[in-house]
Amino acid sequence: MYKLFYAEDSAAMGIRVILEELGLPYELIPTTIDRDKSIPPEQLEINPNGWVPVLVWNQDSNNEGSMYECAAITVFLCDRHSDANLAPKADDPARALYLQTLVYFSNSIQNAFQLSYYSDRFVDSPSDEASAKLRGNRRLKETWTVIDDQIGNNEWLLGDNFSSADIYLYMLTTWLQTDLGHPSIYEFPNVKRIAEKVMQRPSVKLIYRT
Ligand SMILES: N[C@@H](CCC(=O)N[C@@H](CS)C(=O)NCC(=O)O)C(=O)O
Repeated sequence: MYKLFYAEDSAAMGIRVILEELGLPYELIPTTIDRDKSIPPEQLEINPNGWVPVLVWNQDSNNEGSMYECAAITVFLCDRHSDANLAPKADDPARALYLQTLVYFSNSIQNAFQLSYYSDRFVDSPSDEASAKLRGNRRLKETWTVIDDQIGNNEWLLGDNFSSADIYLYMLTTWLQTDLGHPSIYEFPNVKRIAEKVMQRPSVKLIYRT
């Protein structure tokens, strides 16, 4: 049984889709991404940053394991339950691209979203916030373009086979908001094509209510 600290609209949604796709039993522990509300102390004990997702599982009858960081949790779960084929195995030629893309999502695209959504964390003075936001929005365009070009004519992110990287991609697209100055998904037609296919999966329909 897995436990997932969970908030709507957060990166925990992608991990929940993966748990559904893997057919695993899990329990959601409600939390928040609103800094004006209080975060469960058990979550902060595992992740002092206060972010989700945070995953907990039974290591053995006496011990629980726990971790945070969305890309790391994605790799961990898909390797642990490898029969579901949601990730290329260690000797698969697609493994390098899988790891590269997940880390790029996490440290470049998510970072650009953070600049836009949490610009106050990146500046010393409130007067610089607007500039950080603008840079974040331009960075979103730059980083999504890299991924769109990487996909090219591929059926899925990694080529012929669907993987958890496609789920991660879908989750990231749900955070694009043109009214905040973000680029439109229409500027990334290959990303859009894959996101639309991912959206058809029952797990995604269930969790994102699409
Ligand atoms: N690098 C972390 C970032 C996670 C993250 O930024 N989570 C957001 C929700 S998508 C969050 O918890 N935000 C609340 C906050 O930063 O205060 C990861 O990939 O897991």
